[in-house]
Amino acid sequence: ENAQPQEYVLIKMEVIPPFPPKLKVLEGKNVYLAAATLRPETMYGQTNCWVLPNGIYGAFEVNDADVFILTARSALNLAYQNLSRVPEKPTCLAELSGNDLIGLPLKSPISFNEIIYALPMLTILTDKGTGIVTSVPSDSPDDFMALQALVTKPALRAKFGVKDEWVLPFDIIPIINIPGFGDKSAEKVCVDLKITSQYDKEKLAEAKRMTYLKGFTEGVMVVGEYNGRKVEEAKPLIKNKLLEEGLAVLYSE
Ligand code: A2H
Repeated sequence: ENAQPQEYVLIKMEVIPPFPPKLKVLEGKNVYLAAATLRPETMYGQTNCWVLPNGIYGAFEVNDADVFILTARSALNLAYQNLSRVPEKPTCLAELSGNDLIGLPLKSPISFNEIIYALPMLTILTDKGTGIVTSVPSDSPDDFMALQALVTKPALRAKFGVKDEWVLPFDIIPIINIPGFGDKSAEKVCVDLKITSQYDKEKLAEAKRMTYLKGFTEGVMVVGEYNGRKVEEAKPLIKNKLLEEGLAVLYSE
C-alpha cells in the first residue's frame, strides 16, 4: 500500500436485468460494477468495462437497495468509508469470478454508448482500486491496446467467450483534443511508439507519461456539457456532477 492515500472516483455501472443464473440472488436490487478511475472527465468515451477473468469478486451490500460488485479488499475499505449497509462490516451476497462477469450488459453514467459490456483484461491488479476498470480507448493506452487485441484476434475472443457483438464495431469516441496528439491521443501515442502488445509495460508507461500531464494542462473537451473547456477546468465539474447525481462515489485507499 502507498503511504499517500489515493482518491478514486467509483463509477456505478449498472447491470442491466434480467440477471444471469450466477446473479439471480441479487434480483430486485440495483446492482453495479463499481469501476475505480482517476479520469472522470473521460467517462463520455467508455466503450466497455474490464474485469480480471480469474479474479475473485463479490456482490456487497452498500445500503438497502444498492449492491456493488468489486473485490473483497475494496469492500472492506468501503465499509470504513460509510459505503456498507453494516458499518465497518462488508456483507457479501454472492461470490463471483471475473469469468462470471464477462458479457454482462451495463449502463454506465454519461457514456455515449447506451450499453457496454464487461470484457476480460489480464493486466488488472487485484490490490488496486476495486479490480473493476472502465475502458476509454480514446484516452487510455492500456485500454486501447487491450481492446484492439480483442477486436483483431477472434481466437482471443473465443478463449474468453466474448461474442463479436460485444466488441464490434470498434468505434473510438473522441472526447478530448490534446495539441500534438489530436482527439484519439491513446491510439496516436501507441502508433508513434510502435506499441504492439498490451503487455509491453515499459512502452505503455512511456505512452502515459507523454500524454497525461499534457492532456490535463493543455487538453480541451470536444464533447459534453463542457465542450470547449480545458480538461483542467472540466474535470472537477464533471466529477462533482457525477457525485451529486448519485452516479458515482468517492473511494480512498
Ligand atoms: B483510469 P493508478 Cl482515460 N488494475 O481510468 C489496473 N488498472 C487499474 C486498476 C486495477 N486494479 N484500477 C484502476 N485502474 C486504471 C480511465 C483512464 C485511466 C484514462 C486514462 C488513464 C487512466 C479509463 N480507464 O489511468 O495506478 C484506471 O484507468 C492511468 C494510470 O492508481 C485508473 O484510471 O494511478 C488508473 O488505472 C489508476 O491508476
